[in-house]
This record gives sequence, C-alpha cells and structure tokens, in this order.
Amino acid sequence: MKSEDILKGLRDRDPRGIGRAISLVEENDPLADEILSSLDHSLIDQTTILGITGPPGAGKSTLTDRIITKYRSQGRRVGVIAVDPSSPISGGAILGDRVRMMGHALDQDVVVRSMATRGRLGGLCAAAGAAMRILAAGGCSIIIIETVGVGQSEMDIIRIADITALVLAPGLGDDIQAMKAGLLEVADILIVNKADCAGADTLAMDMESIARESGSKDKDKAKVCMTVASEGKGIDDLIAAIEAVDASHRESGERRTRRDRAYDLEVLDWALEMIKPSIIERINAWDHDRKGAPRRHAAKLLEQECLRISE
Ligand SMILES: Nc1nc2c(ncn2[C@@H]2O[C@H](COP(=O)(O)OP(=O)(O)O)[C@@H](O)[C@H]2O)c(=O)[nH]1
Ligand SMILES: [Mg+2]
Repeated sequence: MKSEDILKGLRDRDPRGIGRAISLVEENDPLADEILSSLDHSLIDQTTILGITGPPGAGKSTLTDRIITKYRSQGRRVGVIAVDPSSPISGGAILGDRVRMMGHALDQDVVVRSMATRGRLGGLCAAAGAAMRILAAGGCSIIIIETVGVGQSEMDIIRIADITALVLAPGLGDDIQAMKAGLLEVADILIVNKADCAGADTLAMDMESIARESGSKDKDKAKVCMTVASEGKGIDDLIAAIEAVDASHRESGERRTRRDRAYDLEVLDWALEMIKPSIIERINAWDHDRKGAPRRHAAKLLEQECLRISE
C-alpha cells in the first residue's frame, strides 16, 4: 500500500483508512513519516480535544458513549482514543471500552481507537498527537481521549487536551488518591458519576471542598457535575459545562496556550523517540570501563550523537 492511497482514504473519511494510518504510526512503519508529513495540519486547530480521566470503573467509557451520542446528534464526526495502561496482551480494559461504546459500532462517523501505554519506546504524546492529527484529517471535529489518570505519561497526555474532565464514582475506594495525585488540579470539569449509588453526594461535597481549598479553581470550576452515565442522566448539563469551559478558554487565550504547550510536548516526544534507538545501539557497542559517574558517560554519548547528526 502506498501513502497516497492512505491519504486518499483519510480525505474520503474512510474509517478503515484512518485506522490503517494510525497503525502505521504505532508500528513505526517507514510510510508513517510520509503520511504524517503530508497531513493537513490546520485541521487539528479546528477540533475540540476533550480528555476524560479517572480511575478504572468510574464510568469513563459509559460516559464517553453518551457524549458521543450527543455530538452525533449535532452531526459531528467523533474520534475516540482510549489509552490503556494495562498490558496489551490481556486487553481486558480495552475490550471493555469497545463494548461500552458498542452502541456506535456501526456508525461510520465514530472512530474508536485503543492505544496501549506499555511496551512503548517513547512517550504517549507523539503517538496520541499523531493519532489526533490523523483523526482530524479524517474529518473528526471532536476528539475524546479516555485515560486512567496514573503515571507521568498519562499526565502528559492530559496536557494535550483542550478540556479535561475528571470522573470519580462512589465506592471505588481510591477517590481520594486520585485527587491527591493532582488530577483535581488539572481538571477543568469535575464529575461524580454513578449518582444513583450511595455516597455520591458525600463524594461530590468532598471534591468541591478540596477543589476550593486548592485555590486554583474559580468558583464555577469547583462545581461538580452529577451523572448517571448508564441511564444517560446529567449528560446535557455536562455538555453545557464542557461548552462553557471551551468558550471561556477561547476567550481568555487559554486554548491557544494549551495548544502551544501540547505542540511542544509532541516535538519533545518525537525527539526523544528518534534519538533513543541510536543511543541504545551506541551503549551496546561501546567498549567502556563502567567506572565513574554514569552521568558523564551519558554526556559523552550525547556529544558524539550530536556530532554524528550535525555531520
Ligand atoms: N450504577 C451505575 N453504574 C454505572 C454507571 N456508569 C457506568 N456504570 C457501570 O460501571 C462499570 C464501569 O463502567 P466503565 O464505563 O467501563 O468505566 P471506566 O473503566 O471508567 O471506563 C460498568 O459496569 C458500567 O455499566 C452509573 O452511572 N451508575
Ligand atoms: Mg473505560
């Protein structure tokens, strides 16, 4: 297959073409470079990137499914990237996400893509960023990225969204940890899902007071959206909250600031990804004495690598 065929598939908004293009990037295929270079990168600027994060079982996928329905009813094409930190072999959670979004399985205008975090050479921002650019080129105007908010690469991925929603639910036991992990700080929208279950109100009050105490949130942001994703309750209010945050970010310039930061994260990720294999190769081939500070050896290696690149 030629890159021209794949690019045509993207222009034709063929979901299989989109999937193929993302796979090529993930597999580090030589064609990927050609495809990524030829994309219309102005399209990503026209999308809204919504991050949905929170512990496993909180209801992120069920909620995503409802949000997709809403945006589909507005005629928008939706892309979903489900980032899974668990083993790509077990695939358990990924399968769960797929099942939860099954309502849209036959809809050509919903493109769901899973992405594993484990076993990756580089960071997630390069891969997810590339996937988003491909989804945008394939006509998606809303991109939802679902992720369990743990670990640095996951936090980075939250930073590439325009708007981040944190989903918690009563009875998970790790609500407070999730807050302590700083997720509450980065979230623009706080959601207590499973509002039909005992403990939802208490959890909402806890979240509100922690958000207020942290001081970084204005009054509106400390307000919690209550949802019952499994029954579709509270979704309209949630969408209204998302739209309000989006509008305020556009007006204040926050959206541009975040996009710029996200772009730089993508560049950093790509640079690290590109340099890593040759550094590993050098270390393996290097006949060094393993004495003294490893940091110095690293500096020497990098110096040699820079010389090689500039030649
Ligand atoms: N009672 C109740 N269960 C829900 C609600 N939303 C989702 N669930 C269930 O919670 C489980 C985990 O949902 P899922 O969307 O996979 O969570 P995720 O791991 O955060 O993506 C599933 O069995 C859902 O059916 C809700 O509002 N109320
Ligand atoms: Mg899920």
